[in-house]
Amino acid sequence: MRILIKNGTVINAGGRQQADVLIDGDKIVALVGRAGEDAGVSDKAAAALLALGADETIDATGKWVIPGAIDEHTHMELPFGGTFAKDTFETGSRAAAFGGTTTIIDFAVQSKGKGLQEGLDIWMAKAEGHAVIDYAFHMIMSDVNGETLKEMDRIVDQGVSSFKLFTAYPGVFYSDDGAILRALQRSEKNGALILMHAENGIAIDVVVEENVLAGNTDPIYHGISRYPVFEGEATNRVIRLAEAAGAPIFIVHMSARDAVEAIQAARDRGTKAFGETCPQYLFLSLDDLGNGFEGAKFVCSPPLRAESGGHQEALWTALVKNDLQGVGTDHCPFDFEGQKELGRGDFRKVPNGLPGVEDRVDLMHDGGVVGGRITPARWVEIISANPAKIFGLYPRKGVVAVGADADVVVYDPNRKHTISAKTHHMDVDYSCYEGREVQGGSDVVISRGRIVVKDGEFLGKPGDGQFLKRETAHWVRKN
Ligand code: DUC
Ligand code: ZN
Ligand code: ZN
Repeated sequence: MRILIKNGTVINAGGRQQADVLIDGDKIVALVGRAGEDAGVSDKAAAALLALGADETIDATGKWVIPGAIDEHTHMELPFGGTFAKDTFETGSRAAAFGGTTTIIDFAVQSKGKGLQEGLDIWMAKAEGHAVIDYAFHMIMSDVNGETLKEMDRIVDQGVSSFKLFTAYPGVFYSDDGAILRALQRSEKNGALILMHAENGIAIDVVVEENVLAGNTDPIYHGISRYPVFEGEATNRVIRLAEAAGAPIFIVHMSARDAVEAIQAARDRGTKAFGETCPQYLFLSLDDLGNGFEGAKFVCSPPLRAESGGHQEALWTALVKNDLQGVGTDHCPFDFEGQKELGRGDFRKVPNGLPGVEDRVDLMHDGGVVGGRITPARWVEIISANPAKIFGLYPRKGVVAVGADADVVVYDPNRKHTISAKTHHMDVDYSCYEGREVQGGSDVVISRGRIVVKDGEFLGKPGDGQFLKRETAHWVRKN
């Protein structure tokens, strides 16, 4: 199948160019500059390819042609608090595609007492034959010991080159400082990247207990108990451990100004510390956790932060200045009815997580580009190029260029739509952004040369998504 995308503006992290894009099979085979622009390939060779014709021509006049977005942080079917995140790899990846995302990196989970390989095999089986777009895995390490440290190397060899550890959730995912240091030391040898959920879970539990004893059991106390300073402290601590190990580190889902300050200070002193935030921390706040039990819809960890704390502005500034490199969703959806409701009368029992995989690209376009904070090129860098580089997928993914996978989105930067659970494709009964109008939308979404979404219609097929073996974290070691 040959697809020609004509008359569009190609936007990559490096800038924009007026060029037509030719796809043959699963690869981009030519970029042909218009209006005298050099598209970076021999126009003669490209013209020869164009002369062969295309099976389908897409007119992208007035539209942007961008690399398919990469959501570096999702949790399909994650077991949590006695239930499972509702989206499967099929429903979640389909929703991702509607939102312009053509690759997800999900978290396989090592259960306590079990091996890493066993956890990875379970997640492979969940995804294989079901995902409609390409997928890769990080590995959650719940037990760091002699055996699992050795196993890390074998997991890296299979293309799973990042491991998430937690300073939160004592008794479940929690690792102490020694375990974190050991994993960082091992990563320095095997080329993996350690990802950290950095909140001081031991301190949080003290405040949680105080609130429960005082009868403060509404969802808002989930947010109130998890102080920003607990995130700042844990972020600084794990970065210092990375410095001791001489290893790079990546802090996931950063929400607090305190944590941003820690990563900025580390980068200023030359540490290879990287990080992401999530749309919920840029667009929502602690106020959303109010309103009685309705607030359960917004329970996630780290929590949404108070408007007054300057957290959102600190996160945006860090994105602009590249102290943060990415925005993942931490997509982990639970229905309000029957799942979030498990925590009625006790916020500790509300499953943690929000839906978002479908909305990230548009929210970041609307709040970032339309909002005047970032350029279109920086938007592409945040939603696609940087995750590809940091997580070992570049230049196969993350760029519209000859030789790259044909993951391409024709994006309308002017089309407005209103986000709603009535129209979204995620398998969850509410939206955190219900009624919010956003500017920008994906008209055509192409995943490895197959049109999976066109003008609101799903044309993909479960099982077409492939597992992506990722390289080790060489990019973060050099940058
Ligand atoms: N935070 C969440 O909100 N959900 C899943 C895991 C996590 O760390
Ligand atoms: Zn986490
Ligand atoms: Zn997560």
